[in-house]
Amino acid sequence: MKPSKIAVLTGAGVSKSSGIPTYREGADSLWNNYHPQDLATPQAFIRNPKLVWEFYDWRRQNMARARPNPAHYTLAEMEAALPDFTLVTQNIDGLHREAGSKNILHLHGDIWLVRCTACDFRGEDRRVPLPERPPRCPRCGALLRPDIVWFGETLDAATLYQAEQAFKSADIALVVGASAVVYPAAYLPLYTQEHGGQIIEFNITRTPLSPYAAEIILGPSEKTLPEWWRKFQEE
Ligand code: BJW
Ligand code: ZN
Repeated sequence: MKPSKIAVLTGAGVSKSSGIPTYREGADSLWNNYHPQDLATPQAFIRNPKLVWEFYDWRRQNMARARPNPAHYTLAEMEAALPDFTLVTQNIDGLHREAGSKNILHLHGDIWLVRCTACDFRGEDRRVPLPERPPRCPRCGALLRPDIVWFGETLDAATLYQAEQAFKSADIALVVGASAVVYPAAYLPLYTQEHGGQIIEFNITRTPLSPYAAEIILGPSEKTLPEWWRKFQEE
């Protein structure tokens, strides 16, 4: 196996066959059925925290039932096998962790974490369904919010910095099941290309990143990624 630095960016497509709807693609996708400005912005939460929590409680119930698929397991295998490997995900579902990935940069947060809107409480909450909506801070009683990144909010600076460094130094950037329309995540693979590396895209369709990709592997990533990894190991 040739030595390579690999950085991976995953998006909702990687979890689709696990039963989690994507955001933008297909009739059952989230933002085709709900308005993100009503549910996934800080303004929406201030306006109607109960509505926002009902939306997230419903999604937590769906995500709690989901199990990783072969693409998640392949990424965990790659991490164990490769000396220089970074997994960056936009997904909040926790399926990479469940598949065995150890070091995961969660760009958009984690649906299983909550944080207080008033004090510095932050913790895991796996209760499904939630006994009260909106849930309250166990320390101070103020509203809890999901520890995720809504539109208009900044990503955690340290997480983003680590992701940028990984993509800048990678020989290969794998982009798996991401529509590449949400920033700053969509820029990351371009850093690899700017620094002389190659982008390989795994998606069922082309994206705005496709013109920059050295290779586009069309098809469901739960099939194409394990196949690609098998070939990569044989080379
Ligand atoms: C398969 C498959 C299979 C299906 N196999 N593939 C620069 C330019 C323009 C706008 C901006 C910019 N910089 C910032 C912005 C604003 C904004 C933004 O990007 N807007 C664009 C949409 C226009 N960004 C932000 O607000 C970010 N914050 C920020 O930049 O702060 C600084 C700032 C503040 C204020 C102003 C300006 C700057 C934060 C973004 C947070 C995104 N949050 C969400 C919600 C998380 C919580 C929740 O889940 O409710 O994150 S939105 C949603 O989109 C979610 C996802 O992580 C993210 C990306 O979606 P993803 O994963 O790509 O999913 P889909 O559905 O879009 O695509 C699925 C793909 O899979 C498709 O391509 C399918 O074909 C494919 N697929 N089945 C392989 N089996
Ligand atoms: Zn609190």
